[in-house]
Amino acid sequence: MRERRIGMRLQVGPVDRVRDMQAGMRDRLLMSVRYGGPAAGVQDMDHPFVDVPTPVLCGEPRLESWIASDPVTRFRRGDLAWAEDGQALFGCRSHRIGDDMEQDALTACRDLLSLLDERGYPCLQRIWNYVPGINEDQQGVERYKRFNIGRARGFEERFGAQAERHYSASSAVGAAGDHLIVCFAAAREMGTHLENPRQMSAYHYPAAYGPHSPTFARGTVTPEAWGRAFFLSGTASVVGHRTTHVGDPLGQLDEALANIDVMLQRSSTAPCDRGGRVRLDLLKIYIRHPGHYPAIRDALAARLDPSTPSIYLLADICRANLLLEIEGVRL
Ligand code: 3EB
Repeated sequence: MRERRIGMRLQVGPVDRVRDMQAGMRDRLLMSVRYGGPAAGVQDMDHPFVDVPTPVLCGEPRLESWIASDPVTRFRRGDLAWAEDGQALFGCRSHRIGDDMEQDALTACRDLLSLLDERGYPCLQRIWNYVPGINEDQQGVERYKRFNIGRARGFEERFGAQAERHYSASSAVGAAGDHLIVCFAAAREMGTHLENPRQMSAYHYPAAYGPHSPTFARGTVTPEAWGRAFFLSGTASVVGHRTTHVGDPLGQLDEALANIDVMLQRSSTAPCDRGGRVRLDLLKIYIRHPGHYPAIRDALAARLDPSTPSIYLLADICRANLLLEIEGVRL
């Protein structure tokens, strides 16, 4: 009989409600991320747990938990926590930043990629970056640009000329506090990293966006053994390499959704319900200005299957003229 792999699950919602749902399955928890709580970093818990102190716009703090189909093995090493289930590795790292974001990003990327190598899960599927003061200058260069230089060096150190093949789905948004927080998911086999023909590959962006381009793919379909989940990268109002609808949040929302439509089609995960609305297992919407939240929420509600769990977060976006960014997961 062929082995059938039941995929992993994702639970999302207000913290207490998700905790209640988890009774009896705590030994299967791969990772939890709490949004809107204290700036407390990686917590001492029975499983990898990190606080992302990004304010929640849609109410009380939210919990996002990844649950395997069988009991998992957990590890903790300094500011790194991770869990493995034999096919997937989930983890988080939270590290106080110094005065050089390039160095901070390099160390984060190096730690993470060498851990994946050491544990035998060398294939990155998704990385979530929370970067303090992402749009602030540091010695005359925006922190996000310095972050990109360090991250690119980390990939080059590990993969050399092959680095581009390993860029996975990603997001990089601002965060409160003074810790660079990185959450990640990896597999034993390569995922399929996807690009969007409406957008220039970020790793080919012209030098105007910084001395080293961002090193990520627009989306990643995980390998068969994982059950072919789809990770949608942070998706914004970028066409080609340019920001469109500058100053217009609803225009940016439409453009981001047009980019998302293309990615859902390319990932060939049944993308929409019968009304042509987006259905995913998680959608996270980062909004720069709290005043834009009600209009964005209402406009998105019309385009979203109501069964899609969503979290609205207040965060700076990596380009100063981007007002929102949307990421998603389809299991
Ligand atoms: C963009 O399209 C918007 O630096 O990892 C989206 C997703 C963006 C990921 C990253 C940045 C990142 O360029 C920004």
